[in-house]
Amino acid sequence: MADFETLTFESADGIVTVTVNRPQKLNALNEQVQRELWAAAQRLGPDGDLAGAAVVILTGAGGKAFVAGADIKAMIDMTAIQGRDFSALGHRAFDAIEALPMPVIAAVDGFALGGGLELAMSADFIYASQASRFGQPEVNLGVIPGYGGTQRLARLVGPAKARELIYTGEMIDAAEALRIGLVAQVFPTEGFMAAVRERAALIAKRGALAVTSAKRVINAGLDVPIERGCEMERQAFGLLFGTEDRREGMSAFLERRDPQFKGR
Ligand code: DAK
Repeated sequence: MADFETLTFESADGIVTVTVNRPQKLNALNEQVQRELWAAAQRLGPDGDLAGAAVVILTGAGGKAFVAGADIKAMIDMTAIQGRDFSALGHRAFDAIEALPMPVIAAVDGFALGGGLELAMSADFIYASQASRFGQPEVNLGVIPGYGGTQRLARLVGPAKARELIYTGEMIDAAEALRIGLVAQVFPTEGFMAAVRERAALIAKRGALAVTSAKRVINAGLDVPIERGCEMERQAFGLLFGTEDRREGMSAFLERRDPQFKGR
């Protein structure tokens, strides 16, 4: 297993928490963090040592930022080719996170800016503390979002709102982020991570085969015509009838008890 210097891992009850741990730089994404995020996705992927996780929580250390963006100091002297390669590194890591089979929750407590918001958007959804701030401030630096922000933000909140956020570079608070559908829920800052873990535990209790199947179909369907997406849904739905979990879930309902899913 690779050694990690900028990420920490914590595993309990089927929930793996991955924390970007560079709090003195507000967890800004330098090359090392991006490489380690990619390596983290390998640990959580089908062949990794953490493949058994039911849910992943992705967060940032220090209580002030999730991630305050790509590391501006690391980018200042980059040539065009280096800039392209730096962006490709992030894309590779974020795509690998998005493609993980299990749900990934981005737990944002503080700033999620630029590459930080793009990282959060590569998760399945975002939970925010009341103290959080979101934005794509790249135009202030003479660039545009470089890790898929132009695409993922527009899909999440609609093209008009995405344009406004990206063209102005302004920050919005958690309440506004909730209102526009950028975050799934906002929790009080006090006890935020406990609230996120509680939600993660709820998902972890569900049938993992059904949850991962839903994730696959939702993601695969986002960029195809709806008829093809619905066909994928039918196939996945049918396949679940071959699982023990499906029989257990339906039997438990009829027997008025809680289901005990085994992921088989
Ligand atoms: N990069 C590097 N260091 C950062 C940083 C960042 N993005 N954000 C904060 N820091 C560092 C600060 O420099 C400071 O370090 P020291 O001076 O103490 O050594 C430390 O973190 C604490 O930050 P502040 O002192 O600034 O803290 P404040 O509370 O006063 O302000 C803030 C917090 C989040 C409002 C402020 O730090 C801020 O505005 N940060 C920058 C936010 C930002 O603009 N983020 C977007 C970055 S651009 C591309 C590839 C990628 C991208 C684009 C193109 N290609 C290659 C094409 C993506 C770009 C971005 O993400």
